[in-house]
Amino acid sequence: MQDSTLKRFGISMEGGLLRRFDDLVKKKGYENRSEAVRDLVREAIIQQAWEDGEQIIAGSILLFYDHHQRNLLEEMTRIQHSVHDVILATTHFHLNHDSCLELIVVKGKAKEIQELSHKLTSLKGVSYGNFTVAPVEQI
Ligand code: NI
Repeated sequence: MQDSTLKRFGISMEGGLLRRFDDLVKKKGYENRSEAVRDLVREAIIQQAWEDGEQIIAGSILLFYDHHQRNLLEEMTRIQHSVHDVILATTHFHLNHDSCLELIVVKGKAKEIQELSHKLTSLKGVSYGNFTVAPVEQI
């Protein structure tokens, strides 16, 4: 998969869509359309690998929550221990009297991480959850 020679191909799209795409290219600061398309394709491939679930990925789960929420801390700890082999590190920040921010760094099969992320972010008391991911193998 490491053929890095550049190949050209043509893309057809509706004028309106192309105008919006050009706006996006400008806003995101891409040098040209090709660069933007390459990024979109990489993103789509990562997304697909993610959905297939078998690829080894690394990433972080960010959780923002109220630690006063009944049973939340116990539940978060229980869930994390159940998949301890995919958790590389956890860092906890006490943001103010009520709110906590927790950063969990993970590595494992995409489907395991996806399941973990979903379980944690859907807990009652978690007001914000964000997940970032990168494939461990180069795309
Ligand atoms: Ni805290």
